[in-house]
Amino acid sequence: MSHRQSVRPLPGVWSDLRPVAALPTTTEVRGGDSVLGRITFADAPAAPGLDDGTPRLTTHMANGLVPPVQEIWRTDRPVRAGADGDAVFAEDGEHLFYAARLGPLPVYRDAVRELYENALRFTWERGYTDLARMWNLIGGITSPNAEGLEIYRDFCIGRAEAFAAFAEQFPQLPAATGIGTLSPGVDLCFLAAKPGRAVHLENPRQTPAYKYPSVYGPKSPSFARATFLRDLEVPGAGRLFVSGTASILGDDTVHVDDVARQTEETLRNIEALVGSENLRRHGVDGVGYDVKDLDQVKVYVRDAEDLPVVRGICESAFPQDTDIAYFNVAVCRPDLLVEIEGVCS
Ligand code: 3EB
Repeated sequence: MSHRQSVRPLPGVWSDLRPVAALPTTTEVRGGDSVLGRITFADAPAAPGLDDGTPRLTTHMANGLVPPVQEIWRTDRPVRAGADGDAVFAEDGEHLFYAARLGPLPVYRDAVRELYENALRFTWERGYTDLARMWNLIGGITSPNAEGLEIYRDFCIGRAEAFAAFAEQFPQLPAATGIGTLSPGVDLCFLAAKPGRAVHLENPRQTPAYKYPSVYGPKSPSFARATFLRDLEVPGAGRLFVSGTASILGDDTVHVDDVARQTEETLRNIEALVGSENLRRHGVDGVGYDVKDLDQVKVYVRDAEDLPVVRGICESAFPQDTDIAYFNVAVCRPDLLVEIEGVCS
């Protein structure tokens, strides 16, 4: 398997997404790089921890059909890591990586609010004012909690309450993913940056998620469709973090029961999101991407039998050297069969 090197030359913060077996060692660090954090998509859940001095989030997303993969977030600056209660973090003075986990709970709302409030307080107090990218990995995402409320909706209440409590500090929501895992509990990790770096984007084809009507849950999901993180040194340059994107037009799921068409609609949504016109609309001039520029791609497929079809479409949509990982996990609406995310740079 070959991998694109195009992610590296632009400094800042970037990641590799590789099968665990393809990594020479779990501590691989190339000359001059520092590891800000690792995410292991493993065959069992585990508490986050400091591993060789750097944070590791472990989430249960590998099964017999998809092998474990590891994402390593790197920077070109020296990193300092530590613990914040049960959470772990690392910072390089410009970027922060933070990871935490909630074990299984009958109802998640209050614990999610507390987890998020602690994380946002920590982030703000260290001067990382610009949230760049968040991952919410939720076991049993479309299953009911102990009160009969869908766990994703339960989760969204706690998250929305935390963002409401920090509305002054973080008035705008960042790019995010909200996706299923294969074990109960919630894994959270995110990247944030020092002031003046992030521009949050919506998708002209989709209703902003925070404005979804209440038919999708008591509190709307708190995320933007993408976040552009301006480069520190090169004016006009940056990286675009693309949120988990699905076959949603306006606020409606489209192509119910048709995984091929859902995948194609998702790719059209990404195309509209990352193009120069949409970036310009959000004040980012002279930058524009294509679906083919998406890298560190994660493709989440609900039903195992759909993996070959989705894989086929993605293999023609993305260049051969794209870092791409497939996961067999539930998406946050029962009628969504596929979701895709990645990074353009
Ligand atoms: C959607 O567009 C699909 O709750 O953080 C995508 C990205 C989705 C992030 C989240 C949910 C989240 O509504 C689901």
